[in-house]
Amino acid sequence: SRLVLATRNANKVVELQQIFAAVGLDVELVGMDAYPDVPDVPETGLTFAANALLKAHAVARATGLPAIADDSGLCVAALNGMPGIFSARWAGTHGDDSANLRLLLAQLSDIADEHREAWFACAAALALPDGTERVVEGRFEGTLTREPRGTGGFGYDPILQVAGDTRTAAELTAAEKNAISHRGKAFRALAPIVSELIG
Ligand code: ITT
Repeated sequence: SRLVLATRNANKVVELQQIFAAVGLDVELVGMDAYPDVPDVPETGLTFAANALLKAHAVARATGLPAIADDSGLCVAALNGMPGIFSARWAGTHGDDSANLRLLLAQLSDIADEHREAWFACAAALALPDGTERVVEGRFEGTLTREPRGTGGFGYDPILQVAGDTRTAAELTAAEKNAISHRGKAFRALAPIVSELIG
């Protein structure tokens, strides 16, 4: 059966295809390119889960197909969990990853090494055209570096040093990142729910 990936972030599309392929989920994933007329839904929710559900419901309603959505971001302990749901637009322009990362590092310049804990969070939502919904979450923990390192991944990956590792998330292979990432955990938890509800 068909499942629409309700995201316009190409980096997420690649990771989600890899994550679902690795668990052998037997669905045909359709990207938003197939639905150019579906408008972006304003992300007005106050939590990752609320925003993931908003995106999944909007696309399920507009396409008449089951849809899955990801809402994710970087939460910094010293900033009480910010940028959080504002991660994609932290420096003002939605999706300007390098500006977002640079601003965040500048804001944290006075934070000592032992207080640089942070984690990525991901809410993975499934919505059916009849309004049925499910949402699960995953986290990926580490500490923030002072300079970006690595060329893999996307977004804030070059500044999150993985807990228990010397590498940043951008220095992992794609398979290594997916095995421990917030997105990997959330969508592996969602996979059996997808199988059960849309088989
Ligand atoms: P859609 O809403 O269309 O899915 P988006 O890019 O707007 O795409 P979000 O609102 O969920 O998605 O914002 C996610 C931001 O959080 C993204 O721009 C990155 O800066 C950051 N982020 C999420 N997952 C990440 C990851 O695995 N590695 C690094 N940064 C990540």
